[in-house]
Amino acid sequence: MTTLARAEQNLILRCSDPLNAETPPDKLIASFLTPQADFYIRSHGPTPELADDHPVTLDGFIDHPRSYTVAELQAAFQSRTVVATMQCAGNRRAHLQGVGKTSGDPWDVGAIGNAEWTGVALRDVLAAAGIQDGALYVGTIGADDVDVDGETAPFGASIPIAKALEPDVLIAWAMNGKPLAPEHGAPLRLVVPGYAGVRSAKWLTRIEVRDCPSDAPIQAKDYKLFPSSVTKDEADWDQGLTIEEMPLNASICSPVDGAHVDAGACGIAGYAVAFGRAVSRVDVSVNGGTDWEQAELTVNPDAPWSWTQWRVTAGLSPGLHVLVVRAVDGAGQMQPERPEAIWNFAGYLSTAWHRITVTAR
Ligand SMILES: Nc1nc2c(c(=O)[nH]1)N[C@H]1C(S)=C(S)[C@@H](COP(=O)(O)O)O[C@H]1N2
Ligand SMILES: [Mo]
Repeated sequence: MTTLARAEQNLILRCSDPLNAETPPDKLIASFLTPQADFYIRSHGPTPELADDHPVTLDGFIDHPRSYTVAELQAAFQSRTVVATMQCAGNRRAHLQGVGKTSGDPWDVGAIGNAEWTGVALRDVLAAAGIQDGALYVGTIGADDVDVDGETAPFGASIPIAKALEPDVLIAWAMNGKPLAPEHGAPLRLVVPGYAGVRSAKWLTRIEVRDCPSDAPIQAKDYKLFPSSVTKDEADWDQGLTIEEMPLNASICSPVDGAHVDAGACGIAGYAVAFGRAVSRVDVSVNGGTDWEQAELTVNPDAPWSWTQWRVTAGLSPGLHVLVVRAVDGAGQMQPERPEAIWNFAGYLSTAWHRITVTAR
């Protein structure tokens, strides 16, 4: 079966070329770890077909440039496994598009997944290479050519050196114990827990230690956050906020918007995510935000980079109900109430309270 056919079978297709497909909401809450076949796919160009021993080259501000295949990484460094949520900066973009048009695919709640990643710590590989003075960023280049506003260039992104030196940032070859599928970056990808998915380069070809951020279009002219007042034409890319850490967010995955449910006790479930702090509370309303009930959280203390799944049972009388979810983090900070306040032309970081309408009968 082709990757596209598999994506059409398991996922909700948003674009076939490049391949962009999201996880159906029921699968987001079916398990703590999202199976690889059900994991959202977000690619900016065609999926490159790389050999299992396609090497990644390491160069830039280091003493000993060299390249590694998967087998060479496995032989030279201790393997490390990290459970982490990967989320696209455009997840829930459709909810901002309800306010006004944006660029990008209309992702609903499924441009997110949680997986157990296996690889080696990027910092171990950098330490062996000898990091030089002046190293401020780690840039990555993928084997794919991508188009950003008519400019075609290899996929390139970067992260600050402080993040790159965290032990849980991986050069990974496996997802949930199996080798990466081609669409998820085989044979090697970066995994940057807590950061927007775009910083986790797939199909790694080169890792370059740099004194400045990557100048690839993906890093320099995309994935930046602007205020509502700025249009794409007037955007000064150097002024935009580079999206790295992902903000507090929560989604309702069951029931789905527009669903018909039985009146009476109704199970409502979804996920919440935070960066740096825990999700401390999830509130659910079945009357548009007038009254709130606290959801039960499934917290895995061994997986601090993972999402929190939540569930509540609420009584629904016959008729229309507006269901709302909002999360609170460990500092008592809450998601913004309305998407109008956070709309931006590229539709990034869509974190307003998630509202859906269901009919009970
Ligand atoms: N080389 C390369 N890496 C990439 C991308 C890409 O298009 N090319 N897409 C990025 C984006 S925007 C996201 S959200 C994640 C998605 O990873 P997944 O397709 O494995 O879910 O990969 C990131 N890494
Ligand atoms: Mo993304």
